[in-house]
Amino acid sequence: MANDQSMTKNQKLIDWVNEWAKICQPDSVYWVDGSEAEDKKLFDQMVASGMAVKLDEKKRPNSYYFQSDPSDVARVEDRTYICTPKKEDAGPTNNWADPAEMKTLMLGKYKGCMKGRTMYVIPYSMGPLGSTIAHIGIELTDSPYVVVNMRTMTRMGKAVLDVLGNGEFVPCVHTVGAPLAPGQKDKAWPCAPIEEKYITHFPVTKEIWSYGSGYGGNALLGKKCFALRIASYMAKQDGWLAEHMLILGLTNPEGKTKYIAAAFPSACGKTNLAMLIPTIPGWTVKCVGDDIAWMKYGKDGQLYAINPEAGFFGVAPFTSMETNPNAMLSCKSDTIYTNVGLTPDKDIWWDGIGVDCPEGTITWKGEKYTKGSDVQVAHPNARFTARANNCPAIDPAWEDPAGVPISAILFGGRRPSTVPLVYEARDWNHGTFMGSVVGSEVTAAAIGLKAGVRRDPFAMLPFCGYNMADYFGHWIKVGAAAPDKNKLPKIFNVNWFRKDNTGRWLWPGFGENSRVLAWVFDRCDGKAKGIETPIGLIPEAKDINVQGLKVTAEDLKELLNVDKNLWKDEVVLIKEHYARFGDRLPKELAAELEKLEKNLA
Ligand code: SAT
Ligand code: MN
Repeated sequence: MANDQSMTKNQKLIDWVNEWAKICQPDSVYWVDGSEAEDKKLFDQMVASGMAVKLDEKKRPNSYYFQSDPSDVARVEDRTYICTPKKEDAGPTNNWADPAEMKTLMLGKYKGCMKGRTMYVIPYSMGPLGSTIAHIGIELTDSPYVVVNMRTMTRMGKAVLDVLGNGEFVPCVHTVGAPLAPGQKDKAWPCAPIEEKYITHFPVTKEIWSYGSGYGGNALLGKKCFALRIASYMAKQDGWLAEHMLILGLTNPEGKTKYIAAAFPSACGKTNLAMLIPTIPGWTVKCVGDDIAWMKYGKDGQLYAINPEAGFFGVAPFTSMETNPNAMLSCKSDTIYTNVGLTPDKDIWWDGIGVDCPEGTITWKGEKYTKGSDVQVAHPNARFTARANNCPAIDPAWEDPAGVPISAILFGGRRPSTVPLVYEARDWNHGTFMGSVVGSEVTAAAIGLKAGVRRDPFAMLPFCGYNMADYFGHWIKVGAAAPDKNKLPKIFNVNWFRKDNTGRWLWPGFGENSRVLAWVFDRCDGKAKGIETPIGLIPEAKDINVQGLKVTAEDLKELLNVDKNLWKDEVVLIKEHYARFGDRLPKELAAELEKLEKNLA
């Protein structure tokens, strides 16, 4: 079996790779060097085998198209496990399994799982190479699609092994779970049936084992598995934060820049906010990251953040030159498209892209679209994998190994009522309380769930690698450990989704959200005033610039209104949410809830 290990002298790594090669029995082992030539070779191989389609070189330079298996289109939360020795340590929001039992079960599945395939060894760094905030992982995978995606999403290849030396790495094992018998023809998208997929985390030993899926966060193990689930556990141990947050740099008309991190549940426009184009004159936004932030105190006592990723794994549908030009320009070239439509002239199409679907477009399931037919052209979770460096709005400091200093942290969800456009926490613990109750309204009709608020604390519900109540406690601790309390980021909650009682949106959203960011900026700059309310500090109406908007003075009043009765109902819902965590809920949060109740009385 070919297995050229000359790229490293790290014996622990070599032994680990050999051990897994013995278990998975691939035809060969290939150490990924991360070069352009290697990347091209892998794409060529995938085009030749029918797994990939090369897109038109003029329209979409260096870009490729993939269709997944219809059973393998998104992260699978009910197949995702946190295996801590004690069930309580995974907490009420995670699927738990006993680590030893899970390893026995999965080892049985891994046996011979790579027969007929190549095992790729991917050294990758989450974070700029050599940054003191960055960490290294090694992913084993039998999917060349994963290799080319990891090249865009992380810093990957030989340079990582050079930085690693004999150091520690997070071992990540991935297989599509579809061994090939001699002579058996491969599928375009091999994977295992849904009930055989396992996305498993062992936080205590910092290991990731993934079986049976080739899609997104199930397979690109640096992203949600490492940078959030395992990293959140590492962060708790070592006193830092691994968060599901975008990072943006906001510059005011005087040329002063402040960095903001923001957490929102999915479908709240995180990528759009990260790349926003302000509509108010003189302000600019630059993007540091659209999904994940790792934050640590710097020597000056300020919290610094890096984006551990190197690319965007963005949702394609409804991304357009209208809604997010910077995302559209990021995926103009050097992009991997998965589960979008493929047009007859070898371009891509999705709903909301801004033009009609061309006749004869091939759908993500391989059907042909004709005008009037009701086929689904792009899957709602269709994605583009694009290089951060191709984003026209990428921040000049986005790869600074020291990170960027964070002045403000935002939380938010979709809340048609109750929650104002923006309000500010009085202090860190109050902000932690805000993060712990983040939620989005769901309508019974849309999802078939009980209508109400679905809580997604810190937007980390599917991504917290340990007991969520302990995670809240960790946030409290990080605030208490601040070297200088005056340098802690200010914390805000925003809500772009407020409606009036006729169901009309009160706020236009998108680029207009810059008007709210400007207030956040000015608060951090000691300029704007904050008005005390029972729930926190709100802006004076005059400090939200609505010039040129259809938002009337009445609308703005409603947008900033804190209705005590609605908030009393909210308290009941928060109590229900907190009850899940029993006596593991930090006493500081119980105290915050009590304070809120008193303020509303
Ligand atoms: O598939 S990913 O986990 O990378 C993206 C997402 O679901 O948020
Ligand atoms: Mn995300």
